[in-house]
Amino acid sequence: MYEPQTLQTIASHFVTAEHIDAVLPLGNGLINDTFKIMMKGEEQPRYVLQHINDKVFTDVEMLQRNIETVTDHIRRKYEAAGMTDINRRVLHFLKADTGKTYVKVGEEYWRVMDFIADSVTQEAVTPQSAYDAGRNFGDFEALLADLKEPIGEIIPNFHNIEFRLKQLEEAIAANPVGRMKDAEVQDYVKKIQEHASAMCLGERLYREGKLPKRICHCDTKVNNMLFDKEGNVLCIIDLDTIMPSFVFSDFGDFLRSAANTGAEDDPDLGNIHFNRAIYDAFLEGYLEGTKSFLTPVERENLPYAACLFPYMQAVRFFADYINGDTYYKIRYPEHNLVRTRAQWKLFEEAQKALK
Ligand code: GN1
Ligand code: MG
Repeated sequence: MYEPQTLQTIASHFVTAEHIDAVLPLGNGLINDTFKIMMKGEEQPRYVLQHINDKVFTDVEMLQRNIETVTDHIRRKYEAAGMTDINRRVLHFLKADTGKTYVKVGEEYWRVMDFIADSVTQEAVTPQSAYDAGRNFGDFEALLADLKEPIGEIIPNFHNIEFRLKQLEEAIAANPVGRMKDAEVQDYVKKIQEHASAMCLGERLYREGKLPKRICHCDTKVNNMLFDKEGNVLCIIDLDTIMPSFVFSDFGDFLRSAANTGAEDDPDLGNIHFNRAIYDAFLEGYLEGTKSFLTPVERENLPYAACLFPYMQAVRFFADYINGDTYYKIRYPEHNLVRTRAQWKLFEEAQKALK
């Protein structure tokens, strides 16, 4: 954990030190650590300070370049469209005293962005806000469809299920902390294998030249959107994983959190069902937002995408469990196994609901 004074010193690379009142924890991401910067005499935070996890995002220069390219592009389009509240609609990163949008302090990387006032994150959506979210993520992809500058693949093979299954196989073979002896663990290995071929459909279509990659967000969880006090979508956040991917990423990963009636790590599997009304509403909004570019192959396979993402997340949590919890932050020793069970249940429920 970080000392308040350390955080203030880091923040002062971006904002005048004397004006900072406090730097306090914010949010619940599984990868980066996030804080809010409070300025003297102000009630609401003014900025967000974030520690970049450079074990996950090893090329910080590329990471920030991707984000700047995308946010500049969207900003220019919003300006051309005469939008007035642009700073509430797209993230803005501050330049540090180094001239870059990040600093390296010791061995750690940090960045600062504007805090969007009067905004909230939510863990759940209604059909109305799911429609809105579909529109917004669809629009987001549409806005980036004509991007000329290259966007780097910041985490290679991030949503490549064949690659994730291979990582799982490697974890199983290495069995570094002896978790393979458990009967339940063995059982998940079998169940995952049974569905592997069907779940690799996207990669096959890609190899056959039938499925394009587009610039996607790749972490479209509900809590990666800011809403205003009335529940309208304001802005898409957490732009780290923007990279070329199948549209399945954004469609499937949103529903993985939004259509789940339980929590991502719900220990009570009875809470977990797939909410078809949320799926239908999100689909409608997404089709509206993407109608300028979505191909029939992409459209026809959206139900597959909604099953693929709980499956892929189960595979990723499970591999991390077998590896001894080296990737995701955990709150207790069995956390990644509990997450695996919950995502597997959601996978089964999604298949039933979308048959
Ligand atoms: C991670 O850090 P967070 O919570 O935004 C992960 C996503 C997973 C998600 C599971 C870079 O996102 O891919 O879906 O946890 N991000 C990375 O909650 O691995
Ligand atoms: Mg996040």
